[in-house]
Amino acid sequence: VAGQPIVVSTWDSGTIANGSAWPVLQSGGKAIDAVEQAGIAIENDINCCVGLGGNPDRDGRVTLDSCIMDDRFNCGSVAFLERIKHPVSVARKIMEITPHVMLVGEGAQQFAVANGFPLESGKLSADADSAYKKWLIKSEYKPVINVELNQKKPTNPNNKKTFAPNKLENGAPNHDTMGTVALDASGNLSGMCTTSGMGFKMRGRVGDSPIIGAGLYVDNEVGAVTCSGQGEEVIRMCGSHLVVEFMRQGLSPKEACRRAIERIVKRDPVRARDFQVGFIALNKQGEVGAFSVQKGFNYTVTSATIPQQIFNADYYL
Ligand code: SD4
Repeated sequence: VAGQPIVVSTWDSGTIANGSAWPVLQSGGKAIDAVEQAGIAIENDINCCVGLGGNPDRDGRVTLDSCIMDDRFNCGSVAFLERIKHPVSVARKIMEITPHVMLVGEGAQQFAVANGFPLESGKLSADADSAYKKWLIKSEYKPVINVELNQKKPTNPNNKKTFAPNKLENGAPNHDTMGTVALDASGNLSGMCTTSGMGFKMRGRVGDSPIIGAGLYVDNEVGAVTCSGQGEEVIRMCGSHLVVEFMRQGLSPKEACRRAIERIVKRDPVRARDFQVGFIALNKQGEVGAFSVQKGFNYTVTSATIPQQIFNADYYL
């Protein structure tokens, strides 16, 4: 609803993203500025899955993917970007000053440096370095789904109860790709997505997160959607675009997310037991919904009436 801004981010680490996005929205700022701030905040945080502190690829290099989209179908994207701290801001620059949507790899880095983004060292964070050394022992590539422990499936995940942040089996916070969607006081929607991608991926591998329509989609007449999880499964279904189209047909955000998850699972229900995908959706009316393949996906909502709450998504399997 115009006049009632709201921001929604993937995972309980969405508190970091929303924490930086909300002041922008609260002071009447634009959704596009709010989501960029969300991305910058999480890219500044040292964690496994977003920004330069994230886990590297098989060759030991961190390669970042990000995209951003505003209320007028303007969009920008970077993929396979190395040694640049804020891919979300590079994506925004591409959106604003080039005739293109997407730059990758060396060209994206060149563009970033030419536009004043410092070239960082490329050194792994301490956590990423030890995770990589551990991974090298077996050198297996097996994407690990996020497993929720010690929590029952909520009977109504959209109720007002705040759920405690999840922990993974190794005790780490349930932290992954950050997708943020926001509605501003003028009633405009925007979104962004930023990630270091699946840990220990093949060199050159790009997931869904920087792909407009897969990891993020915004149609200002309908809604904004982003997601986290096994990017390949999202790309083949044009996941975020699909959720937006379901909302266009009149489905609620949660129902639209559920339908897209069903589509993904239906392709190969057996394989689906081994991967996670979770969507979050925000419609033009400011209603929020989410749905995932597996237990364990959560999201963070911040608005004037919902001060920073974490909700567990309902799930398929
Ligand atoms: C990717 N979607 O690169 C990202 C990673 C992710 O849970 O969200 N993992 O495929």
